[in-house]
Amino acid sequence: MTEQKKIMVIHGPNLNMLGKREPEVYGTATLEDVNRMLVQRATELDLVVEAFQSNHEGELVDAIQAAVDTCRGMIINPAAYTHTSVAIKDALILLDAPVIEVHISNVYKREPFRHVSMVSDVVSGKIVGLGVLGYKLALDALAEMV
Ligand code: CA2
Repeated sequence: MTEQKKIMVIHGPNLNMLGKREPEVYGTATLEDVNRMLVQRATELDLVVEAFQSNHEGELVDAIQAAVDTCRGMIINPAAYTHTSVAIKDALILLDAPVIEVHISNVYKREPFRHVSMVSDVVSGKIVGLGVLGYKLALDALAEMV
């Protein structure tokens, strides 16, 4: 039996609040709903998904580093750290595998500070503004890429 390809999904700060606050911006699905949907879609695509969420920048860096030797692709929503984190950008550079940046909201329709991404120039692609559907589309894209 061939080993299944692992896709790491990294969720940044406050995304544990998905579905519990600000549904007008982020929708009603919870983070658990998103992860469940990704695990299910991964099965259909003959992939394995592992999801990780943290509110702490260093823990996110640790998770990305840990994925370097184990995952074949990554989906990341660095949330607020998108706009500030050189540490997350530097960790993503370590990955040889394709990385898709996902944002639930259309950051370009929001405040100017959200238009800046520290990571966009080191990822393979980016999906914004499609709600949590963006995660599924990112997984489908990775299935083609890995
Ligand atoms: O649109 C996105 O996915 C963001 O990455 C979400 C971040 C925000 O800082 C980025 O600019 C865009 C915020 C995540 C916070 O998630 C919450 C979800 C529900 C309730 C409160 C926060």
